[in-house]
Amino acid sequence: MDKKVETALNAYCEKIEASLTRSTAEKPELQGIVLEAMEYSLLAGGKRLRPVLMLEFCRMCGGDPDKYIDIACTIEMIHTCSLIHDDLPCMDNDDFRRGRPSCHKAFPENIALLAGDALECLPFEVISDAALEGVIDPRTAVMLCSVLAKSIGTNGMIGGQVIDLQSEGKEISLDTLNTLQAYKTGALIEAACVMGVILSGNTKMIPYAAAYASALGRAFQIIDDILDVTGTFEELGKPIGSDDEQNKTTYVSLLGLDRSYIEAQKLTEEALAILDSFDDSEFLKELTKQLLSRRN
Ligand code: GRG
Repeated sequence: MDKKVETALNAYCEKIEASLTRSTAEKPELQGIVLEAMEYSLLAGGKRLRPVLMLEFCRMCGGDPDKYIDIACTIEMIHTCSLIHDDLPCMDNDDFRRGRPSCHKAFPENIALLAGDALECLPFEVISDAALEGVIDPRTAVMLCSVLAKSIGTNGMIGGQVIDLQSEGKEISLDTLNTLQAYKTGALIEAACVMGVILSGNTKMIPYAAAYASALGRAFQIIDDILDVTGTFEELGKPIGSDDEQNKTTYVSLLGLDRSYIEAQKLTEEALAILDSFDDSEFLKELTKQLLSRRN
């Protein structure tokens, strides 16, 4: 990775880690275990792609990202909630995540479920408190909450997960897979980008951020499917081959490895072209290219 881009990415990630660490630092004696479980999953690593996207869209649209680190972390909380819930025995039943035992393997299953639930509520507390404290104005807070809530709900991640569960063991069409992906993975990535624009106040750029996110989100999912076949446990921090084991239709099962990669390249080119509409988009262009060759 280009040195300048790596330095900028590390600077973002350090601030994100510090904010996430603060978010669960206080552990009341009686219910402390749920905060330990939240902290366990939040601080288990991860690329922090979604908060970086939020901060970068804010910056590219003229906002000051440093003012909004806590708000950017709300998207990582929702993402981590979805990973905890996705790993539960009643969902994908995965024992490992981010290189360590899944939350429900490290903590009792009921506590893991509640840790996910708590990580789903906390973002709305953080955003509304930011308005009460004058960090953002109330209208901005309402817009952020609206975008975030929609990305989680039945036309977002939850909807995608339902389609996924109902498709297990069935061959689904490329159209259905695209819809599933747009809800399950795409919606949160889109929320990250759009929330960044909202924070900047430059709302006329929302359609461009959404179009970028749509192309990037699909490319990201295709690479995810490719890595589930070509990656290793060490790279991914979880067992490979889980899609095949659970009889899931993926881009690789429908298109094969080569065509999947070509499709991801095409979508990445689309995403890069949309970034031409933004000022000072070199960092995000480089990051977008890096995501195509990622190994985790
Ligand atoms: C209530 C929020 C909520 C969700 C319930 C379980 C569920 C519904 C949805 C599952 C959503 C899910 C796990 C989608 C997969 C998205 C995906 C490609 C995850 C991997 O993201 P990376 O690579 O992971 O950014 P890291 O670990 O780097 O953060």
